[in-house]
Amino acid sequence: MASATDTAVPASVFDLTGKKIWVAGHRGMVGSAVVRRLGAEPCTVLTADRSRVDLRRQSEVEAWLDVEKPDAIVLAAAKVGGILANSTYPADFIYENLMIEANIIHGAYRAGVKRLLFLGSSCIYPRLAPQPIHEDALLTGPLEPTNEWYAIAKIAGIKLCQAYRAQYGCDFVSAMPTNLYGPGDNFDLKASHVLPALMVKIHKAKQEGLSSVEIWGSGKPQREFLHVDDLADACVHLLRVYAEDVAINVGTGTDVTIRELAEQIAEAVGYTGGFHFDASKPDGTPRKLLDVSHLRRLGWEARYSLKDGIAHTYRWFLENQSNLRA
Ligand code: GFB
Repeated sequence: MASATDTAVPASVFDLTGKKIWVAGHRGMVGSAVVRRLGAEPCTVLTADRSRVDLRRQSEVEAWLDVEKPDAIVLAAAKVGGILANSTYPADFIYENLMIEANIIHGAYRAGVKRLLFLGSSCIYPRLAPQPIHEDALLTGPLEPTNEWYAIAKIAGIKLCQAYRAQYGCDFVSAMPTNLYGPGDNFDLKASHVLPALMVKIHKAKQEGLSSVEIWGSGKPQREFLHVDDLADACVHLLRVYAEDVAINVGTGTDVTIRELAEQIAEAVGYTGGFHFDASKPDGTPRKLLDVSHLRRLGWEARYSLKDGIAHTYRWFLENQSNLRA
């Protein structure tokens, strides 16, 4: 935890007042949370539906930017998924993410956009990076094979921001969130991340009176989980104050094993059965805990505990489950 003496909130480098901010990817879990959070700021939020702008098409992105002329962009658009989706659709994950990033970052430069915040993922770091993972660990070792395609695309996004800053002086920055969850998450078991997947499985097991729930892998990998509303708050903070080259980590600073996560979800759901582990499914990276000291020095910390975040997300799931693919 940062102490009062080592935390010095920097002066704002970008005032949001009166600015037009394009949230690219506003229908996703992250983008929709950023739109909600920016609603509390004195700025105008721009969004573009897929029917109007296909972010994989350069001409459509450039035409949109020419017309709308945003002052800033939060680049939350991405093809995302859990461990199975990542390893099943490597071409989609690398191609779509590279295209979206290249089109928006180059388009932002071309249109004279003043600020851009690119969002990546903690899977950009080497599989066996020292824990907690400091920003310096980038490109110091081999990636986790189950998500290397997505990770390579996200590393390219960081490098695009750094290249346009170096060559053209664009004030484009990157933030690397840890594993995210919350309202608007994907609850489809074939594509989802672990937290929503276990929420669906445990909820169904309770309803059907099952004595055990299947968990992929060994249950031993450790993951750090950040509520998406905390990420959105961090994005607004970084938009205001962060103007450095380094892709900054965004997380809570604590992690749990997958088994512990399942136990916490079971408690929230009120499920009293057990768990069994499917060793035929991959564990992925053994541990992915971010070093968030840089962000703390900038005066930001996550507010949701995992317990409160799971409870909040489960309430959202119960209210919205009839509209979800699960
Ligand atoms: O969340 P998750 O899919 O992705 O899986 P990663 C985390 C851990 O939970 C793995 C285990 O060890 C899974 O085997 N797990 C247990 C499950 N049961 C389940 C289940 O029912 N569904 C899922 N999905 N997992 C992703 C990357 O890695 O993290 C992405 O693939 C991205 O690129 C994302 O970076 C944040 O944390 O392993």
